[in-house]
Amino acid sequence: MELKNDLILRAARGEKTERTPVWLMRQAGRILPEYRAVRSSVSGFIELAQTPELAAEVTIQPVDLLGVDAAIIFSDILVVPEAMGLPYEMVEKKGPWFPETVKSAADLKKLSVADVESDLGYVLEAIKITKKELNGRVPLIGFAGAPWTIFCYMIEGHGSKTFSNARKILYTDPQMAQQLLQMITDTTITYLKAQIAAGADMVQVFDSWAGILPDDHYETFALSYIRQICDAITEVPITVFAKGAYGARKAIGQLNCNTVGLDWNMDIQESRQLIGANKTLQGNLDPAVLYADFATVEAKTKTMLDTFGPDRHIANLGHGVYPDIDPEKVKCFIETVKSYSPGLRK
Ligand code: 1CP
Repeated sequence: MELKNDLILRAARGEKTERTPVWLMRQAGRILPEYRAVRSSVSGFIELAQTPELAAEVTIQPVDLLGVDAAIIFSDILVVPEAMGLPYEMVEKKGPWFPETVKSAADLKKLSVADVESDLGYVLEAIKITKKELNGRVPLIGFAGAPWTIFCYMIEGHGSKTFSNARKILYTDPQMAQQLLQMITDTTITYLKAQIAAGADMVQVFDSWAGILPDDHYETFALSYIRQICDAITEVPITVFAKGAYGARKAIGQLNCNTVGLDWNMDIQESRQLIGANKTLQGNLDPAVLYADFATVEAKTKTMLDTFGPDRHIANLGHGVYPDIDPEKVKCFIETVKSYSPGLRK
């Protein structure tokens, strides 16, 4: 299937584009009333994610309703621990909760590298249906959590401000940590390759909890595993988004990836210097800007575009869109990128 809009793929590969491509992290679900309508027809997030026709429907909603230049498959990073043997629940308004967590090396025996085709077949099926229904309108992004971020949830069992139990293990049983991180990495590589075989046109690795590690731990317990993933994924462009990994930007610039995501606190010019000219940068409007009035959204988006410049940039927020953002503000952000960025090329 030939893509009618391949802006994001060309930008990721460093080719010239007529305008800057744009999408939003967490664009599927959360903000759209049309999403909430589909969501209320099932028991909850997990049933929605495991019903490929519905997952495909909510994946495509932002393409139809917001006009983004890419779809991202509706799923969650936590399907990986589940496939490895650690099931989770989604508690309404609270988030993920794992009844069992990994507490010691003995618990690793209960886990295994996932059999992706059988344990995550529903995601692959959703990708196939989405690709068919997108019919080449825009590329489809596949994704997974980075091993360190997945490790955080497998140890902690739920969201946390500090993930201190996960960080404790790095000092008390680093060997166990490395073992588990390697199992997650092996699963993630097979999983991303299966997503690509099912039709994903590019993939993104989310290291949402990168920012809580000191630099030496980030290299040992996070980046070394992301490096394995980047080296293994050769089929399509890959994006690494490591939120808060300020001290690791230079090293991230040396990964075998096409695109590096910036959070909204990362200075654009400083990041470009650290990461180098050979990567595409993605981001990084402060997600809270979308609470401002339309004129401010427009002005802040233009400033961001001016600072990144026309080449090697994929416009996005600096993290996921907040659930209570007015979709009209999201449209204003997208429309500003579309109307203003061609002018940067003249
Ligand atoms: O929103 C989308 O675009 C759809 C796909 C998607 C993605 C890319 C979901 C659906 N989750 C994610 C990624 C994800 N999940 C990340 C990485 C990106 C980020 O940092 O935002 C993380 C850390 C999670 C874990 C997770 N899942 C949380 C955070 C928990 C915490 O406090 O640490 C929560 C609340 C979820 C639930 C979830 N995931 C997705 C949806 C639509 C929901 C809400 C569940 C519901 O509808 O009840």
